[in-house]
Order: sequence, then C-alpha cells, then structure tokens
Amino acid sequence: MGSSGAERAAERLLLAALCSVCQALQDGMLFPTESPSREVKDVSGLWIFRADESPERSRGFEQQWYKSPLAETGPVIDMPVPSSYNDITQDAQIRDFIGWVWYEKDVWVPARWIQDRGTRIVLRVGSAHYYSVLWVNGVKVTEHVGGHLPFEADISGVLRQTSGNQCRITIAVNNTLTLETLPPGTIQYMTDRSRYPAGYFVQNTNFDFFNYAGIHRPVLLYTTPKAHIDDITVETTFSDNIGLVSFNVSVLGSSKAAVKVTLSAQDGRCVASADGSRGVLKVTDVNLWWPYLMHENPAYLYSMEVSVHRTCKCLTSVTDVYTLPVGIRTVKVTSTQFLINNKPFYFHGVNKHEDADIRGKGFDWPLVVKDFNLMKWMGANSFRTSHYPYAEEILQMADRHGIVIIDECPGVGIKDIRSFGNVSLAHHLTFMEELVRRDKNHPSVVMWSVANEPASEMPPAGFYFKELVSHTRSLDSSRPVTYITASNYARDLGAPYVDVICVNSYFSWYQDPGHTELIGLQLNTQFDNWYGKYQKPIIQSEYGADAVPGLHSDPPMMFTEEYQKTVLQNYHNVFDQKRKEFVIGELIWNFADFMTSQSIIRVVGNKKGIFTRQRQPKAGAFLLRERYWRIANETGVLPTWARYPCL
Ligand code: GCB
Repeated sequence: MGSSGAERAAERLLLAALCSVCQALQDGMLFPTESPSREVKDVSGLWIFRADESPERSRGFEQQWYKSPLAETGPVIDMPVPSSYNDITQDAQIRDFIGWVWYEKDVWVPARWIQDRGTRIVLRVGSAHYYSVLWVNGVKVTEHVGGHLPFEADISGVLRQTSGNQCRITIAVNNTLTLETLPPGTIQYMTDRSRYPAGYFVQNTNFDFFNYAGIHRPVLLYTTPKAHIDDITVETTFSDNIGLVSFNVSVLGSSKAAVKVTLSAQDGRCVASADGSRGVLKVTDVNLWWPYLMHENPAYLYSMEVSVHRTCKCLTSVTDVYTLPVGIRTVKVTSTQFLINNKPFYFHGVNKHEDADIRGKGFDWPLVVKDFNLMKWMGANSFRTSHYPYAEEILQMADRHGIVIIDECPGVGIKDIRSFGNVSLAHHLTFMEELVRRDKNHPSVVMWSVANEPASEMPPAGFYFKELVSHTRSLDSSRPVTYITASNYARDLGAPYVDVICVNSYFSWYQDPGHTELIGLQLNTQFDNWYGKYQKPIIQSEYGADAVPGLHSDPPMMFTEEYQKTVLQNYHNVFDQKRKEFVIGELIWNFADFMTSQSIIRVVGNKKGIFTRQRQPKAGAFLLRERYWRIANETGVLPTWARYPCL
C-alpha cells in the first residue's frame, strides 16, 4: 500500500530527526546581540503565507515553491511573524491545519555586508514548530527538527552567489508529530467511509495544550566577522567574598586569534580580566546573583566582554566582541533542601505556557512584560517552563528580575511504549544538548526538567530516564536534573535517577471530584510515600482546579472561583507543614488560562489559570498573592519597597 501525503510528511519528519541525531552539536548558539563587530537586523513582521492544502500536503515540494516568489505559486495571505498561524484567520481549516505551511519574505541585506568578504551573514529563526526547511533565494540553507529552540544558517555564500543584497527567505514548517517527535503524536487515518471522507486523518496527542504552529519567535539576520566567537560557557561559584567565574570560549574562523575576557560590575568598573580562551576570573567583594525576594539586591548581573584579537605584523586588531551577562551563584540539593548560594530556597511560583489570544505561542513583548509584572505583583519567585523551552528573551528577563526557572524540554505526553525506543531516546538526548547549549549561561535557570508526566511505570522507562538524566548531567554538572511525575511512587521507574522529586497531583479534581475535604489526607500520604521511598526533596510541581471566571457558589462547587480557592487553601495547609521538612516548593497550575485542543473536558481551553487568558485575576490570584508575600516575608530578606503592605 502506497503511503499518503501526511504519512510521507511524517516519514520525512522522522528521517530528519534521525539525521539531526547523527550530527553532534558542533557549533554554539549564542543569542544574537549587537556589538562593535556585530549587527542585527530583525526581519520579523509581515510575511506571506500559504498552507499546502493538497491532499498529500506535498505539492509545495513537488512544484518547488521555494524556487520562485510564493505568490506566483497560488493564493497567499498575510501572516505576522512571530505568531502561530492558527488563530490569525477566520478559517477553521487553517486553525486545525496539519502538514506543510509556507512562509516567505523579501528583505534587503545591507550592501556592505555582502561586499565585505570578511563578514559572515547568519539567518536565525528563534523557533518554528515543528519541523522547518529554510531556503534563501531558492537555495536550501538548513533544516531543523523540533519547536521551541533556535536554528540558524550561515548564508553569506548563498547571498554572494545569488542575487546579491536582495534576499528572498522561504521557510516551510510542518507541525506533524510522530511517535519519535517531542512531544510525540500519531496521525490516525479514519477508514470508515460511512463516517469520514477518503483521506480523512487526525493528529492524536497526549498533551493538554493546543498544538500551535508556525514561526513562533523572531527571525533575524546578523553578522559576525569571519574569525568569530562561536560559543561561551561560564560556570560560577564563590567562597566567602570571592566569586569565581570559569569560562570557556570557542572561536571559529581563525587559528591565530587571541581571546581576552573582561568582567565589569554594574557601575562599569572592571573587576577581573584574563587572556586566553579558558580560565577563571576572580571577583573580590562579589555581588552574588540572588532570586527576587531572597535578598535586598537581587538579580545582580556582571557583564562579561569577550574579545578576539589578531596580530599581524606587530599590529593587534580586535576582530570580534560579544558581551554576556553573568550572574554569580551556586545551586545545590541536599536530601531536604534546595540551596541557592548555600541558603535554602523555597519555590513559591507558577507554571506557565507561552499562550495568548490571537498570537497563540508567538513571542510578544507586551505579554512577556505583563507576565513578569504579574508574577512580581503576586510575590512569585519562580516558574517552570511547562512544557517546553521558552523564548530566550524570557530567560533574559528572568535573569534581570531574579525569577528562578525550572527549564523544561518538550518531553510531554510520552505515553506510548513505542516512544521509549532508541530513535526517541536519541532525539531526546539531542534535544537536551540543544537546550543546554542555549540556556547554560542563564543564572535564572536552576534545574533541568527532561519530561512531564511520562508513562514512567512502563518497563523501558527505567533505562530511558537513567540515560536521559545522566546525559543531561554530563552536559551540565552545575544544575540538578528532574522530570515531572504523576506516577504512583511505588511504580515510578525513573525517580531513582533524578535529584529532586517533582510531583503533580489533582486531588478533588481528577480524583474524587468535588471532595476538597480529602485533600489534606491524600496530599500528606503523597508526600510521606515519596519521601519515605527516596529521601529526596519534593516540589509540588502542579496542583489546581479549573475556575470559569465569574462563576460563583457557596458552598463551593467545581468550576467556580470559590472552588479553586478552596482547593488551593487545602493544599496550602499541607505545604505549610511539609515545608518545615522536605517540601521545597509549590508551583500552581496554572498562571493563566490557556488554549487546548477541543474536547468534552475543556470549555474553550484549560481554565486552571489564576489569571484569565487576558491576564485578569480570579479570586485565586489574590489568595496566592497573600500567601506568597507572607512566605517571602518569613523566609527572605526583602527591601522595604518590596514588603506586601497588608502583612
Ligand atoms: C497535568 C499536565 C498539564 C495539564 C494539567 C491539567 O497533569 O501536566 O499539562 O494541563 O494536568 O489541567 O489537566
């Protein structure tokens, strides 16, 4: 039987996944910034767009839509970038589309970039979901598997060989998920002709958020000199008042380049410097990076300037400069505590989604800043990037505001035993490599989460998580590793390998709906069982209840704001006991309401937010606000401006 278009798309996806697994990550993925030697040109904005609605979804490739302007291939529409495409039009077919969509934009590249052969021109996509192929002036320049992470290509050669400084960028993106993608999914063909037309298929997934697709983060052109800083890795520690920053710089494009590193304080004073691509900087009277509400001067960032020099006939010239913010801090875990800078840290925070009206998962500065303002307003000191890596700009905000992050990879919905095979594992390991490569230098990131609620009771899960956790540790030994479990403590096969136990539970919601009086007993049992078995600190990584804003009842009933509040209060009573012992954090599910696929258990999305999708507070937000500030006042060192007035 010949395979259909969607099956072929899935196969193509799989092949690409395998191919990316074979390539070890060789290059760095520094966030593009401007410097005396680098320029950045944002080419986001309005692109044109065409979904390949052919039954096989393969017409674009057959007719080579990348070879000529997209508008010449058929009807195109306007599409903003960054944004998910799903909610932009009035067309349900576009909203629910599965398969290839095509984006295109004509941009001008500054002539001097092209003329100066010592300039590298790089095209970078912040993220596109899920599988992408990129062409410049009709020439394929790269492809990438996986949403939520950046990818880029050096396009200098193509630009210099093709039509000069006019540049047509074409990006094809396919959101098909397979058993080996992260998250996994399956395409199901409906063969009952009395109910479905020929060729009808659906995408099945096991995760609870809408599979938004498209170009989700900015598209940039940037330059570096040929001899350029490719990657920088910093690790920090301190002893008494001396901070230590070990660095490792990789330079590409020159074997003779010399590296210089200078660390400056916030007032511009140089506090340490060194020559060479590896070394350790010593900072006396160090200002440590502290989380928000843990110190009166949180989120202190030094600025590390890395420069590359070349000496030619006794003349030394600087060829490349890159500046990296550096926070000096340590993270450690004991059997009962999470220590930041050797002091106990209690996570009082939120789980989030990249999700909003209209733009879906598209990056949006107003939304990012609003969310940080809301988190700080409610006294949250942390969030988990459920269930995938968030935009780098969000991590930079967290570095600058002292908000602590559990950084999660999109290993969500791994429920099918076939997703525990070698191909899946290899892709998962590669994903962790890409994630650590991107996020390793952020002081806000204090722990890696390799998955959410996998079927960790299935026999292959033991081997799978042993490999995954130990590989992640080998990539970064300075941070603990976890995955988020909803399995029973007695049957979870991955828990022996993690550093912190993260447990999700929904007592009185999915279990014993309506019976909030059972929460105390069940939650105590949950904590005692997990701690009894593993003697590792525990985070309640999800808990909550849906509340439709404006629905009220007393006594509380499910879906009302009062019920959500009552659930939270009952959980809090137990947290307050257990945080004296081994519970090191509580993360509400969820910060805001978010879109899901349509189902009989979701009313226009998941309503467990304490804020609506439009970021307006429900009653639960005020409850958490009082609680978080109370905890902060008890445990932190707050500047006077930060004290919650009512406490
Ligand atoms: C969970 C999942 C999360 C869901 C949540 C819910 O356990 O980790 O993705 O959205 O429950 O509301 O059902």
